[in-house]
Amino acid sequence: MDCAGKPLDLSRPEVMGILNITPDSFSDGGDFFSTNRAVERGRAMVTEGAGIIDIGGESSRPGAEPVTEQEELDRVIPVIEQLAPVLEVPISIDTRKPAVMRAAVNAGAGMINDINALREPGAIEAAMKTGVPVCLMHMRGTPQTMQDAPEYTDVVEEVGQFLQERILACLAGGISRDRLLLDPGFGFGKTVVHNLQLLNQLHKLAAFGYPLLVGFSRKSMIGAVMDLDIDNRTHPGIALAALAVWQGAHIVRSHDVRATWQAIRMCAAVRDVLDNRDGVKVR
Ligand code: PT1
Repeated sequence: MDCAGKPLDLSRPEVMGILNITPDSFSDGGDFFSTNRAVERGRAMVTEGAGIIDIGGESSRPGAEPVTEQEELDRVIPVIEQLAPVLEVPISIDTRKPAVMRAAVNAGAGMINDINALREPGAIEAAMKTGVPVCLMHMRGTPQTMQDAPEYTDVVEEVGQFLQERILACLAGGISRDRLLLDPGFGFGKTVVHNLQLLNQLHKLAAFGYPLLVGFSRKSMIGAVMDLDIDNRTHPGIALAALAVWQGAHIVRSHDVRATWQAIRMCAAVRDVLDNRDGVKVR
């Protein structure tokens, strides 16, 4: 994929390193010191193996409060401006807002990661005009409401149906097929069982033929199964990443870049061994 001039090679699985620019993550978001710390963290994640860095200024954890457009811009744009020229890998902008999409790509971002799958009014047109790839994610409800007793008859079927509808909306809005990625949205309006069912059957979504992005890192589904608090979810999260890559996922969004990268490249070597007739070379 061409991410605003920076290539993203998805012939092998990649880690998307998470760079949250929220007051709790980098003290005050926006000031000189927090911008510098965020830039350093972005560079460090590339050293650890990240193939793309995902920058977000609005939390989407269950119950998180929305952020104004100006606040979101103030948080993410300075970091993108400083990081884009010094990173060899692309930056994605994790946002639902059309104005943030436009400003982020102008500042050097090479992908749009929208947990709302471009459903905000004006988002399809804004994304189309940027020319960069777009990840369409499934979410039932909003981060404020999404965990209020979500129900599905067949979660895999319904998530697949939603993503197909969003693909059609994007194609109708002038975004070409080869710019789209899909994400089932683990933790976004799903019970623990729904999340496990989606991962169990992830190969069905991979069969749509679009690059698949997944994110489990530190999420409550791990806490629920394993009874672990948020600071102790790394290892089970890596197991989930491995299961996703085994079924065809292309990008794993994670805080734990080095461990996730090692696990998924090892998985890909096993998965692809029959195609690899001239010896194993993972790096
Ligand atoms: C994701 C994702 C994302 N996740 C994409 N973007 C978050 N494409 C932010 C919990 O249950 O999976 N894919 N951007 C983070 N969101 C959550 C959701 C964090 C649920 C935590 C939980 O703990």
